[in-house]
Amino acid sequence: MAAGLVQASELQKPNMIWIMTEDIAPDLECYGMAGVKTPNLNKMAKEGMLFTRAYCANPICSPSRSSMMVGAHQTTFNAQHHRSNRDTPLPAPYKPITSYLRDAGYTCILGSDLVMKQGRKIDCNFKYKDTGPYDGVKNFGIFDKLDTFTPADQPFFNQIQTVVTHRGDWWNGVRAASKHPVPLDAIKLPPFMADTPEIRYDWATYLDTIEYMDDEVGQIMQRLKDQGLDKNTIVVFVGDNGRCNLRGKGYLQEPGIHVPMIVWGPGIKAGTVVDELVCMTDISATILKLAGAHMPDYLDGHPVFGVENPQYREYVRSARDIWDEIDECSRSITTKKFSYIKNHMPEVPWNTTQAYLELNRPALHVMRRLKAEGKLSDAEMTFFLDEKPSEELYDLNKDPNQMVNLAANPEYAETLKKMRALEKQWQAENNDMGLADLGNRHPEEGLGAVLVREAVKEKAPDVWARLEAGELMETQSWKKKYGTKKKGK
Ligand SMILES: [Ca+2]
Repeated sequence: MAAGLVQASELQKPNMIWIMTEDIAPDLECYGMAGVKTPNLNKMAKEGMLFTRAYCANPICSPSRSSMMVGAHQTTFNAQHHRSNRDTPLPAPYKPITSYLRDAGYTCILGSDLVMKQGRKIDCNFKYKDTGPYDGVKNFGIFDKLDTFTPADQPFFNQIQTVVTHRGDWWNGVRAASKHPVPLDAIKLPPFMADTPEIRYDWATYLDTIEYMDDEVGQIMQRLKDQGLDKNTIVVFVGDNGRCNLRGKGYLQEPGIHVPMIVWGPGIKAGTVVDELVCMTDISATILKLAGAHMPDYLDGHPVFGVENPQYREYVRSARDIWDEIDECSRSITTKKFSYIKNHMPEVPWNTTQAYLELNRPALHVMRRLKAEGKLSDAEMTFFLDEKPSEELYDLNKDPNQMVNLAANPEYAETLKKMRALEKQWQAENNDMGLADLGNRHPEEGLGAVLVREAVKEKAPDVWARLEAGELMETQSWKKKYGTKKKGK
C-alpha cells in the first residue's frame, strides 16, 4: 500500500475518550434525578446519544472493569472475584483491548491531569502494569502514557477514571466547598431507603460529588475544543458499577448494575435516546470496531454506536462473586421487561457484616437501628431479610424499584421459565468459572477494612457510635489514626 494512503486512513481514525465514573447509577439530571445539576453531561446527551438501559456485567469495580478492559464477561476468564489473580497473566487468547488498539496505531493514554487523583485507576483481575509494552507473558503494560492527550498522540484512546463519586474522605469537603450544595429537601429517595436527615444528607452529598464530576467532564470537553480535537474525538461516559448505597454496588438489583451511558462525537446522531439493552462489554467491541482494530472471536459484545447497524441485546447477563471477606454467588438476566436473579448462596443475606459496607454506608446503620425499633416499612425491610430468596423475578415496567418478587407468583410461571432458560442458554454458550469454583472458594482474610473496624470499636467507641448514628465520617483516615497497620508491612 502506498504510504500516502496509509496516512490518510490513519488520519480518519477517531480519537476516543472513555470516561469511567465510580459507583453511580443513572443519577444525573439528564436521567431525571431530583436535586442534582449536571449541565455538562446534559449538554453531551443533548448533542449525542443517551442510553437508558446500559448495564454492567458485575456490580463491583474490579470484575466490572476487567470485563470492560477485555471485552468479555469476567466469569469466562476467571476475573469474577474482586481483587483476585493480580499475579496471573490473562489466559490466552484474551488480551486487553488496548493491545489491539496499539496494533491499529493508537496511542493509549491513562488518566487526566484535569480530574481528582489523576484518574488512573485500572483495577483489573489479571496481571497488568499501568504503562509499558504488553505481550501477556513477560510484559504487562496496558497504556503508553499518562494524564494528557495532545494532537501529536492522534489517533489516541484515553481512559479516564473519575474517582470523586467513590466514597472517600473528600465527600464532606466536596459538599462544604460546593457553591450550590444539593438541598436536603430537593432530593427524592427510593422507597427502599428510610427517610431520615442522616440518609438525606448522605444522598445529597453523593449528588454533590456527581456535580463535581460533571464539572471535571466539562473541563475535559473544553480541552478537546481548545486543542481543536473536538471534531475528531468520540467521548463515551459511563459508570463502572452502580450506586454506592443499599441495593446498589455489590448487588444485582438495578441500582447495582444499571449505569449511565452517554456517547458524543463525530458520527453520533445528536439528541438520540436509545432504550435498547446494552452491556459495558459492547463499548469495548464498539471501540475496537471504530478504531479499525482486530476484533477477536471471544468478544462478548457488538458495536452499539457510530456504526450503520448497531446490534443491541435481547438480554444482559450479570454476575456477583466474592467481594472482600464475603463469599457470594448470584447471577442475573435483565431483559427489556424483566429482571431475573438466581441467588446460588441464599443463606448469605444482603445485609452482611462486610467491613467495607459498615464503614461506608450511613444508611445501613440508621436502618439497622430502625429495624430493631420495628420502624421500617415493608419496602424498607427488603434489604434486611435474614436470607435472600433463591430466585427473584421483577417486572421492571410495573415495578422499577423491584419491590415485588414475582418468582413464586403463578401468573408469572411462564416468564420465570423463559428467564431461567436464558440463563441456561448463556451457560451453554459461555464459561462460568465462578459457578465452577462455588463451594470451594477463599474470601479475603485479614483485610484492612476489618482491622480498622475492630480497632475503632475497641479504641474509640465514641467515634464508632457516631458512625452507627449515621454520620458521614472520614473513615479512610482511621487506618492511620487507630494504628491498624499489620506488623511487618
Ligand atoms: Ca467502582
